[in-house]
Amino acid sequence: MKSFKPIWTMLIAALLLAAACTDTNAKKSSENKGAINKSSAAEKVYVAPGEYDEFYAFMSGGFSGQVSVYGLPSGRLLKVVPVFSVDGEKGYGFNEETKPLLETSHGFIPWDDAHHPELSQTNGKPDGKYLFINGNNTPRVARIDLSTFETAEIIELPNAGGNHSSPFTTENSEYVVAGTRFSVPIPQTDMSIADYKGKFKGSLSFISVDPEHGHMDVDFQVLMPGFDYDLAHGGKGKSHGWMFFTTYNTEESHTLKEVNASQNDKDYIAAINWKKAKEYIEQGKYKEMDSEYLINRYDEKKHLAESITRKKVRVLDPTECPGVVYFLPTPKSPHGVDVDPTGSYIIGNGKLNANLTVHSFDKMIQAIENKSFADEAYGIPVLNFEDVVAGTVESGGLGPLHTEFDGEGNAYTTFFISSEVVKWKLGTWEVLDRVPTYYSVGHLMIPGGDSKEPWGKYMVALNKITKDRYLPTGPELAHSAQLYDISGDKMELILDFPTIGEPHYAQAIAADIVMNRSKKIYPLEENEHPHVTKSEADARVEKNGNEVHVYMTTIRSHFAPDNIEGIEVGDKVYFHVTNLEQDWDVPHGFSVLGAQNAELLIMPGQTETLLWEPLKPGVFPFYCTDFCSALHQEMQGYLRVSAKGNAPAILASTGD
Ligand code: RUQ
Ligand code: CUA
Repeated sequence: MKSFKPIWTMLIAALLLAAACTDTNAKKSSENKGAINKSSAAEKVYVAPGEYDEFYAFMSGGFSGQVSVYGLPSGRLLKVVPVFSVDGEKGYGFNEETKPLLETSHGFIPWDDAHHPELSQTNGKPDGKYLFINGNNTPRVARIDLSTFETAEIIELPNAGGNHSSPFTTENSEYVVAGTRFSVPIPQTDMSIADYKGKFKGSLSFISVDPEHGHMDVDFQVLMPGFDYDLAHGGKGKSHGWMFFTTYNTEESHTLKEVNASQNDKDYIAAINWKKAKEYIEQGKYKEMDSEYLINRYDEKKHLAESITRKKVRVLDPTECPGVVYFLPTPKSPHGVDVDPTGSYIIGNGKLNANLTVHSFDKMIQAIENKSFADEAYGIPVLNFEDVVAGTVESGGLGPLHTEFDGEGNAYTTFFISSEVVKWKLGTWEVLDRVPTYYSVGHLMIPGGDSKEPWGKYMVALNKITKDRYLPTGPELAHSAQLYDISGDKMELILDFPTIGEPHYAQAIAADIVMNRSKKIYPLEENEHPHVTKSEADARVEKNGNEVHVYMTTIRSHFAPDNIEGIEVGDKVYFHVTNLEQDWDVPHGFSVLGAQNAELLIMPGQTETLLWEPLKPGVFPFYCTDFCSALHQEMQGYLRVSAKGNAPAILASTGD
């Protein structure tokens, strides 16, 4: 298994050189820029002022830790939803209400690396309720509520290192999964890195999603050999009940992985029968492992997040649970694993291979029934490659990464090294079309393109390198998305637009599904925040020792109170600001001179809290940061801070 074959040593070299290659591509592209038919492309992406886009597209922010929401086909940026990273624009992670969302067993973590947005599904179709996204660095999964476009929950993953193969869903979002990219000692312990092989382990988490409230919890984990688990996709239709994960580093090397993890001709796709796993759980055939993790949930009525600490997790050992895990040999260091809309084909995008390997679900089941195994790996049966392979796509491209589907029997695969998307036919495996991307495409996205019923009208290529596509902005260029019309036989590039952070993956959904569920305000009468102020008459300041609670309201165009005295240096001042507005799109902001904090941006009917510890005596202005009305500039007030022990009586006033 350990012989170097020239073809893929060359491929590794090509991978490493990919960025350099794009330099040549870049020059080619400047000549290509005129190649598109500008007026027909413009017409296809033109959404007239005042009109709505056809699709919402959700793009991961990668190292920005956020999700950005775009309209398609216009490429208009609609919103950036803060998820794993603090965001001063919205006070996210700065106000007291959202801070708990970023708590972990390692403490408060204000950043993560977000890769894969995944829409919740009902019957294998995106239902517009939730968007899940993974945090790769400190393993977490977030759930965004699409009625508010706010992060509603973040769950930490125990026994994991690098949550990359995540958070892919099952047909009815029974589960979203989370596989560990970096194997680690499980349970965590202080040991020599050189003892990796056989000692480090991977874990595949099955996170249950409560059908009514969306609440997530780790239902169980499958303990796996110490490979790297890269990506995943759920079975659908006939393969519903299975989840597929790619692996690389089946060599179990712990250093210089670029070479050492590229030795084996084939790595595996791990096929997990999660329905069977669930049966084992119900029969009690699990071990309870000590492992601490946090679940942070935002309560929409209380307008605040709370953390729950879990100390145990249920773990299945596949060697004691036959029928749960099988390995499908797949060339070579496969990255994406994608399941076609019928659930019949499992596509392994072997990044060090020129061709794509397609496995047949039916053949896999047959081979399992025949107990036709080639081998085993740590007690897990390995199927024969020839028994499960359905076909090979002779792509002509280099470095396949990801595949999506149009629902018309066609598949579209990205090739990182050769910077292109190749369209091919499921079943005959013939290549139908290919288009260049600018440059080094990673994921691609077709609205609903990993579901049972894709909207096969557009395809978006998410490119890693931008080079000459936009006006230069110094050494750092925005990453780039490219929109293609795929409604005809030939793919046609119609738009380029910059993205925020690194959009690893994206998902899109027909706009009306989400629009019709969208919230306009939070009803004030339903506000159960412990520090809500429901009318101006209740506005006040309370002081207990050095803790000051300011119960404040906002309405166009003033704060109540707007003159505050009686605070002294050393106090901890909590401004609990309730926005009394009940009109769509009328948030108010709140900020104070010298606050070591971001602003608040309070939605209609919501309460948010800013903590300030004044360091100096003086009179400090506060004001509204969101231009809310003709008299927005008048929406301001003063706060007097006295030296310690020198404060006058509390004053909370809007008049003499
Ligand atoms: S990745 S370019 Cu999904 Cu993080 Cu493939
Ligand atoms: Cu309220 Cu500006």
